[in-house]
This record gives sequence, structure tokens and C-alpha cells, in this order.
Amino acid sequence: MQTDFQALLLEREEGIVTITMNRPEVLNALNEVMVAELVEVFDEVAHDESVRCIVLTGAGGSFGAGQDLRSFTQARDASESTKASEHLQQYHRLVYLIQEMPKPVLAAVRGVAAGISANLAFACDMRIASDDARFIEAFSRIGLVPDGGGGYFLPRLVGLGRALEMALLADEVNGVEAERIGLVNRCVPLASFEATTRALARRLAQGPTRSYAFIKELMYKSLDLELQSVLTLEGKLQAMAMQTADHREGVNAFLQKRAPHFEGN
Ligand code: T3D
Repeated sequence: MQTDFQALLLEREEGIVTITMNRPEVLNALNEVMVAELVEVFDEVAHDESVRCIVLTGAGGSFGAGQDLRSFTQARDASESTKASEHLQQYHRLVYLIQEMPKPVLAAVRGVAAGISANLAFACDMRIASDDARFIEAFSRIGLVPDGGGGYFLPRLVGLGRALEMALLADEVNGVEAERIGLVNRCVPLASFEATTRALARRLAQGPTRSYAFIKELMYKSLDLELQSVLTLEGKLQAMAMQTADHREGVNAFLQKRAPHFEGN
């Protein structure tokens, strides 16, 4: 796996790949290079069976400040009329890669997560935040609409009323409030943020990875299906899960009164 990136840091340990957005001088705002590198890495880890959990985070005390507004302005000034849609297509690729990733993706958010950076966190499977986290749907502050799947994930995470409030007013939601309204799974004190993130990622990486992939497929597809189709899908996925070594290991471990050791197969 390539590890030499301009705008990302990559760390790999114990089946966990940690992808760190690394432009701390602009609070990890996303430019073209960073988005292209994110697409490349997410695509690569999707196919690497030794990777069993992905953590997406930011360098220097922030998650990300959204689209880099300086490069954004430059693109507009140069009259590159298709630039915005190219941007969006890249963001959409990224959202699909996260969604279709056959293993859990955990967003670890400390500091600010604004605009598209916040929405990338909302597209991840789980979110952990530090108590200094600040989520801002910053789009309306600059006359835009939430993109990168924000219009899909945000109302599903917090309900339509709060999603509209966050998008219309673009006020900050802090980590504690984010946990209270279901925007993040956990908010932890900054002092224990790294250790708690690591422990959660390790737990996910030691889980039944193929079953996790089926769970993701079931949950995400169910959002757009009626009951009958969900039950049909559930039957198909359960039949596949029952063929896995990890299912056999889980049952054996229970019968033998020991902790299971899942290999991810
Ligand atoms: O077609 C398309 O592609 C459209 C897609 C749009 C996607 C989007 O994400 S739109 C939303 C873009 N993001 C924003 O509007 C947020 C802009 N930033 C802010 O509002 C504030 O910086 C924050 C609320 C995020 C943080 O405030 P604060 O006070 O903690 O930090 P700061 O002092 O404002 O920022 C620190 C530095 O980062 C500063 O640089 P300087 O002055 O020290 O040299 C600031 O300019 C820079 N920075 C922050 N955000 C961005 C940025 N530079 C470029 N782009 C940014 N988004």
C-alpha cells in the first residue's frame, strides 16, 4: 500500500488503517489533491482483506474545515465552469466508497468539522468525537447547500427538524450535544480521545468482518426499501453469513464458554 501522500498521513497497525487528513495550517480543508488521495486510499483498502477497520481523522487538533475556499475561488476565477461538478463527482465517489466499504469506517472527530468535512464524517459508519468537537453545516454561511451526502445522512441521523436547523442556521453543534442528538455515537474527553478511538477501532478490527459487511449492506439498503424487500435481503445475507468461518467460531466459542477469535472470514 502506498504511504507517501501530499495531503494525507497513513498508519497501519493491527488490521486498522488510520487515514489522517493532513493540512493543519488550514484546519485540514479539502483541496483537489486531498480528495483524490482519499479516493485512492479508500479504493485500495476496500480490496485489502488484511484491513479490517478504517479510521478517518484529521491532523493538528481539527477534523476538517470543509472545501478549501481558496482553491475553490481560484477555480471559479479561472472560469472553469465544470469545476464544481467535478468536485462533487469526486466527493460522491468518496461517499460511495465509504458506504460500500466491506468493513467498518470510523470517523474520529476532534476540533472543527465543517462543511464537506462534517458530511464525510456523517457518511462513516460510526463517529467518535472529543468534547472539543464542533460540527458546522457551514454551507449556508456561503450560500451553498449541504453536499457530499449531507442531505441524505444528516436527517437520517438526527431527524428532519434538527437537520434543517443545522443546515439553515449553520450554528455549531458541540461534541456533547452531538452525542445527545445522535449525531455521534460517543463523545469523550479530549484527554482520553485517542485511547478510546484506538480501543473502539481495535474492537471493530477484531470483529467478524464479513458479517460486518453484510450488516452494513442490510442497514444502508433498508433506508430506501419497504419491509418485504428488507426481509428478503435479510434472508439472503443471513444465508451468506451462516457460511462464514467466523459464524462457526462464534457458535463454538459460545458452546465452549470462551471468547471468540474472529479471523474476518
Ligand atoms: O462544488 C463544490 O465543490 C462545492 C463544495 C463545497 C463543500 C464545502 O465544504 S462548503 C463549506 C466550506 N467551509 C467553510 O465555509 C468553513 C470556512 N471556515 C470557517 O468558517 C472557520 O475557519 C471555522 C469555523 C471552520 C474555524 O474557525 P476558527 O476561528 O477556529 O479558525 P480560523 O482562524 O477561521 O481558521 C484557521 C486557518 O484556517 C485560517 O488561516 P489563516 O488566516 O490563519 O492563514 C483560515 O483561513 C483557514 N481556513 C479555515 N477554513 C478554511 C481555511 N482555508 C481555506 N478553506 C477553508 N475552508
